[in-house]
Amino acid sequence: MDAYTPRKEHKFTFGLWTVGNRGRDPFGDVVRDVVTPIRAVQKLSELGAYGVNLHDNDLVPLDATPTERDRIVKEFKKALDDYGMKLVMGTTNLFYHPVFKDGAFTSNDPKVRAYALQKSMQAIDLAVELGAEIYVFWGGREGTECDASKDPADAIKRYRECINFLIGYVKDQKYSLRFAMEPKPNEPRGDIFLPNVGAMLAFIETLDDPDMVGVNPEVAHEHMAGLNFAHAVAQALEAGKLFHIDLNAQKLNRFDQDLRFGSEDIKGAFFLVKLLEDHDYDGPRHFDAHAYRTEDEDGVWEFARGCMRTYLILKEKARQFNEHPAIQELLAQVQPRDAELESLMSRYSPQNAQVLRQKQFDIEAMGKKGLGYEKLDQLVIDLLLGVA
Ligand code: GCO
Ligand code: MN
Ligand code: MN
Repeated sequence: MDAYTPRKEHKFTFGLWTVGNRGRDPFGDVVRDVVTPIRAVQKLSELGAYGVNLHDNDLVPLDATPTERDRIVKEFKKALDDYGMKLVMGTTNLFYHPVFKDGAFTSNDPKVRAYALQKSMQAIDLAVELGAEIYVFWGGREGTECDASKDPADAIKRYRECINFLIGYVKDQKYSLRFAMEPKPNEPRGDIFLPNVGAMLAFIETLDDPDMVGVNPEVAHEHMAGLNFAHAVAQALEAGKLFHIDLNAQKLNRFDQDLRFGSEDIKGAFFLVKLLEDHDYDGPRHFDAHAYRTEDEDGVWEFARGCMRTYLILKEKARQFNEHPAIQELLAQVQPRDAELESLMSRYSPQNAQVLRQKQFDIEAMGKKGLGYEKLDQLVIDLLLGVA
C-alpha cells in the first residue's frame, strides 16, 4: 500500500472487454486465455477498482436462450455483490455481427436499424437489471468507405431517430439511465459519422431530451484525429456534458492503440487529470484500453494496476502544481484580473459598448510584453520528471 494504491472511492472502472482482450489484431490471432467476467470482477476488485462496464455480449452470448441468459445474469450479479463491485456502464455491441457491416442505426436497411433498436432495448434492460447508471453509444460501424452508398445527412437523421426512440423507451420504462455518446473519427469504418467531441455535442442538442444525453470522450479517439484531448473534455465539462470518460493512451494520428493510461504523452495525460480533478469531475474514470499483445494474464493485471497508479500519480502532481510557489507566481502574472474591464465585457449593453469604445489601449506595450511561458512550461516538466 502506498499513496498511489487505488481505492473504491477513486471510481476506477474497466470494461470487461479491456482486461478480457485476448490480443487478437488484424494480423494475428489471440495470444491469451479468456478472462471470464467473474474472474475480471474478482481481480479488479482486489486491485482496488470501483466497478466494471460491459457490452451485452461480453456477458450474454448472442445465441443464449432466455434460461441461459437468466442463469448468467444471476451468477454475475452474485459476483458483483461478493466482491463489492458495481456495474457502472452498459452498452450494446452493434459492431461485431456481420449484420452491422454497413452500420446499425445509420444502415440503409430499415430491417437492420429495427434489429439494432431491438437489440439495444434488450441490452438496456440487461444493464439496468445489473444496476448501470450510464449507457454508452459508440457507433463504430456508423460510417462509410463508399460515400456513394448513402446520403450522410440521411444517416444523421436516422441516427437521431434511433437515439430518440431509445430515449422514449428509457422514459417509458422509468429507468434512471443517462446516455453518453462516444465519438471516434474512423476504425473500423473508413470514416465514422459524428467524428469528434464537438460534433457529438452539437448532435446532442438536436435530440428529444438533450439533458439526458452527454458524451463519453476517449483519449485515443481525439488523438487519432490529432486533436488536444483535454480541450475537447473541457468543452464537454463546461457544458455539463461529461457523463463518462474513456481513458487510455495513444500516439497521435495512428490507429486506435488503446494503450495503458499515461504510457504515451505524459504531459497531455497530466493536463487531463488536472482538468478532471480541478473541476471536481465525479463520474467514473473508465480505462478503455488493453495490455500489450506481448503479455500473458499477469501482464493484464500489471496493465490494470498501471492505469490506476499513473492516474493517482498525476492527480498528486496536479495537487503539487496548484501549490507550487514558482508556478503559482508566474500564473498570477499571466492571468491578471481587471474588475472594471471584466464587468464591462461580461454583458452587452449600449452603455458598456459606449464605455468600451472610449477606452485607450497601449497595444504596442501590450504586444511587447513577454509572457514567461518557456519558464512556466519547464517548471511543469521539472515537476513531472520529479526534479522540482
Ligand atoms: C473502440 C471503442 C469501444 C467503446 C466500447 C464501449 O474504439 O473500440 O472505444 O471500446 O468504447 O464499445 O462503447
Ligand atoms: Mn471507448
Ligand atoms: Mn477506442
